[in-house]
Amino acid sequence: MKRWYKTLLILFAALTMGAFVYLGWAWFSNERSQLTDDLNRRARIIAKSLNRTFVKAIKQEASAHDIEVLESISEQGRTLGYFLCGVDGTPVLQTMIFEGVPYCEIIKTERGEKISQVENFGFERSAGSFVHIYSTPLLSKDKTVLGVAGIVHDASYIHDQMKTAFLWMTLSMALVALLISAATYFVSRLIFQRSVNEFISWVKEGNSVPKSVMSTLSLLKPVGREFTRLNAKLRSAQQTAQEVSQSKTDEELWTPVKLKAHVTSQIGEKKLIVVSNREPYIHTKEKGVVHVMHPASGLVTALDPVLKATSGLWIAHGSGNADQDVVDEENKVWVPEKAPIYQLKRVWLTKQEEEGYYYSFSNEVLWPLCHATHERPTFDDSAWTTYNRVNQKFCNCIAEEFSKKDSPHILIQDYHFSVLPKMIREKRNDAVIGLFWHIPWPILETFQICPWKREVLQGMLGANILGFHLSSYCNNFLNTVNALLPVRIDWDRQAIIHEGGTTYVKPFPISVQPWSERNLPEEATIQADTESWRQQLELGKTRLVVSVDRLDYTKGFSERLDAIKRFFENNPAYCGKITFVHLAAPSRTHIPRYREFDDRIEKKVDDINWTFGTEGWKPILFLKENHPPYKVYLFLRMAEVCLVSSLADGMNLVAKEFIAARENNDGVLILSEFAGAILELHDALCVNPYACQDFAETIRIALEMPHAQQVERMTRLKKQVLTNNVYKWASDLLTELTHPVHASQATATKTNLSKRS
Ligand code: ADQ
Repeated sequence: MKRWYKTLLILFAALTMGAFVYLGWAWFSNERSQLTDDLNRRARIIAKSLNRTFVKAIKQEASAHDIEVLESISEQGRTLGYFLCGVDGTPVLQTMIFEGVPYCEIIKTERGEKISQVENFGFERSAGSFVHIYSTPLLSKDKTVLGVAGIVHDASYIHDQMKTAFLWMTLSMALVALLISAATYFVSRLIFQRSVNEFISWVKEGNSVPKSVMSTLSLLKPVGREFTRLNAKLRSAQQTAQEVSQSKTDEELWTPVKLKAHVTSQIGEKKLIVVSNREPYIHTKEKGVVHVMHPASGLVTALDPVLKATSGLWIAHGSGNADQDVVDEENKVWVPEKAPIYQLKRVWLTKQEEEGYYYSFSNEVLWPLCHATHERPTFDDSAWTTYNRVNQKFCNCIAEEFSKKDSPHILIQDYHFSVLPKMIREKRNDAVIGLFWHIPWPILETFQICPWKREVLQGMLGANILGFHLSSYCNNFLNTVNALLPVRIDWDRQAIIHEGGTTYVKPFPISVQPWSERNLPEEATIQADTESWRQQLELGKTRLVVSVDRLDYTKGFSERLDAIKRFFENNPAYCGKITFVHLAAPSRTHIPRYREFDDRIEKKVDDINWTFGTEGWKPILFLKENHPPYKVYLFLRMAEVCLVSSLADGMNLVAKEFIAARENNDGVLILSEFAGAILELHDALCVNPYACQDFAETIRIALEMPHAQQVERMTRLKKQVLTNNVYKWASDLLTELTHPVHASQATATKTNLSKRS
């Protein structure tokens, strides 16, 4: 039953009861005042009819007959008798049966010290009975007050009638209340029973309890929540067991199934919390219809199976325009929608917070600082303040999830959260925290210009484990910390011993997911789509060189275009025969530096196309868009050469995606010596993107490499990438995070804490 229905029902019951009480009371009062009016009227008539006799009597002029007349009114129906008082309140005469009853005193005390000179009515309890007393002044002919005459009636019948009426009213009210309560109870019970039945049917079907059902059952909410959680865990365990039993893959190859099994064995019952800026599922609304988007990113690809295996919790910035519509009161939503296994908790940011934390401090300070591409960081105090505030917001959101029993395991992603580990540590000293830094770590001389360098480092040292892609980034970090903070470095174990504990700094080179797992169509469809794209883009028979990157100055767009220009200058015979396809994703366009960069690159492309292009051929196809993964795959397959020209790059996934897409084991990868991937991909042609002439020459060498040599190199590259795929990365990282050394630190901290308390 909807909550407003319940409220309405209770309100209706209360109103009906209220109405009954009001009506009963109104009737009761009306009845009483009618009976009183009757008595008043009767007393007034008697007093008027005897007025002359009363005057005589008060003047002591009454005859025996007059006294007899006066006496005759007593015992007439309910009239008990009369009394006469002087102006000073002294009794003058009264009905004989009233002997000893001080009526003059009664009316005096009840209605003022002096005898009232106006007409009066009232009830009294006198001589054991309930009486009605009417008193009226007696006037002489010249209107002077001679005294007061009073008529006394027996009023006990009013009292008795009122008592009986009150009894009946109370009884009927109780009956009505009983009926209304019984009706409310039965209706509620009926509706509650229906909801419970619905709930049980959901339980029987083994699904999570939907929001609509939960909202009708506020009493069962905790049960429903617990059931949904247990069910997700069960489903995750079932799925893992099933997948493991069905998997027949190479023992050495890391797959989502192997990762799941591994993670389950490592993490056991512990709750894993992953924190990132970008969310793995984004809800968007178009024309009133809500869609779920699964953003294509290495990080999401790697961590989604981990969360599925552990039925953990992912906390991220809720950025979709329908994100708020689908979450529960704790800002959580179960994902994936069709078979919910883990929860995504969303953190809401204001525009101003997004501006300061994401665009300004993360991408205008830490990004240029860590990439060292000669782009000056923009230091801004207020951005630093907002960055801290947003990190604290995430921290509070994480803290809501802490259980008293277990040490939480938290895996934080990237440079958006450099100060978060320390904040979490301050709230929960026994937490096991990992922070993976997806971008390079620069040398000390570069990093130390940051005005908040020590705060950033101290923030990061709140983690037990810090992960970078390469050993060189780890060493840069250790050197930076060694120079700027009072710590001791254990170089053999790559550990920093500081006042808060020990932080291990280790390399975990990230990689990609095999394309075969990304719902690709049949080979025939792929061939047809390839042909269709060639026609659509009027590529004719030209050979393709592909580049895929976000439009970011670190990716070496400008240097790559210079090299392409030089290539055509040096090798005019290739004009008309080669097309350079750039799949360029617009990125951070809110930042002026990025907007200016976009303009510069587009102008440069135009310039080359103008200089070398012909009627039916464009040297560069600049396809500025966030293309769907399948389209990226098609172009990586269609091309003979892939160009990666980063000026600085933590790893670069595109290089690995190109290798993974080479179905025929051919093609050539030209890879910048400044991309982290170069350390693993020895068979790529290595270039310095700043060395224009060499770069142009390398393009020529790649295009002219004999097929056999291409296959030889690509086979080795493919083995490297497929063996060390994204699942291996996640597994290594989680193995480290769940290593007993961190857990024992946490236990020690917990013991110390409990001893202290
Ligand atoms: P990025 O700087 O984003 O990542 P990269 O590693 O190349 O760089 O990953 C980009 C991803 O976006 C790839 O999966 C690629 O296919 C996709 N992509 C790029 N352009 C696209 C387009 N136009 N359309 C569609 N998809 C596109 C950061 C670090 C890297 C590090 C990764 C992972 O800067 O060094 O490798 O994180 O840790």
